[in-house]
Amino acid sequence: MDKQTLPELPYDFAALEPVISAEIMELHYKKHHQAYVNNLNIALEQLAEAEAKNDVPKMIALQSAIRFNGGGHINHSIFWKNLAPKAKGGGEPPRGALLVELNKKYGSLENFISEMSAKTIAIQGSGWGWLGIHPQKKCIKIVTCNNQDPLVMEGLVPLLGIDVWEHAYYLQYKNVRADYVKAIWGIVNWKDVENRYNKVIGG
Ligand code: MN3
Repeated sequence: MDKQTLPELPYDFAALEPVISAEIMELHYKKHHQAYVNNLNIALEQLAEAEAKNDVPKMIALQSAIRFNGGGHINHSIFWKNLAPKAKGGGEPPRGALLVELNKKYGSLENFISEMSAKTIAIQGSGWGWLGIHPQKKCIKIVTCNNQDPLVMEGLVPLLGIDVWEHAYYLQYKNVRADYVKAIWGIVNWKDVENRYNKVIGG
């Protein structure tokens, strides 16, 4: 079985400044994301062993480690691509079919941003705010997930995620999660979000 690996970061650690500091980016990517990858690989190896021995209780016991670390790996892999330096189009509003859909559902892009921000800021403890899409009904939805639960647990395909674990902002924004969430819209890579949306709509 191939090991899971840390995906390449599509920009430098300092590229998202001033919205996200280089120090946060380096720790977040090299320490936090790497730890999810490492621990996922350990859990998957143990799962393969348990499967080889037909040890069902062990397989079940491993599920929470797989969900947490696998979710962490999936979520961060999307998160890095959901962001872009301002010079590379970060924060440039969406166009086309996704914008039409956001306008239809939320009235305007601004309304969508304020609704997703409010729900994301309100998460108790660690988690993620997401814009997702139902793969069959094709409807978009704002959802929040606790810890590292991936959006697939809600039956949705992730389009845009905002990480509100303290490790994502505390070194720069301290306890003021709302300022971080407000600022992050300035570096959202809407092109990436649109590509994800178009893939579901077209498929
Ligand atoms: Mn994180």
